[in-house]
Amino acid sequence: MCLFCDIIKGEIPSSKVYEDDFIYCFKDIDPQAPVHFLVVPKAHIGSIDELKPEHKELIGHIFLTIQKLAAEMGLENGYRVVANTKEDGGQSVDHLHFHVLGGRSLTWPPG
Ligand code: DGP
Repeated sequence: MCLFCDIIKGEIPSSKVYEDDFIYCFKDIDPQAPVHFLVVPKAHIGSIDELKPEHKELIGHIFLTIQKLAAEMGLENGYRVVANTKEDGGQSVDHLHFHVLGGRSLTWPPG
């Protein structure tokens, strides 16, 4: 069972931002910034560590879509993309996802 696979299938409700054949984007349930959504491949990939050469095009598509959505959301001043990866990276859902955060000035470093 995978929470994000169930969200992609529509079995768990979510606030959709964008969808195409390859990715599903939806608002994070616990937003850390005025804009905070997740970009998730529809294929179940556990984390960055499970990416394979065949995923190159998908990853490019994800980042070009992030660029497009950020522009549509008025994030011309900047934003942050985060992919927490495995235990030490703070990943809590084991389905690859990219957080997109914006709408305020973000600090660094993270905890
Ligand atoms: P991470 O900790 O990097 O694996 O991020 C997982 C994110 O997923 C976290 O910011 C909260 C979000 N999340 C967890 N469960 C749900 C849910 O049921 N719906 C939505 N929209 N987001 C969720």
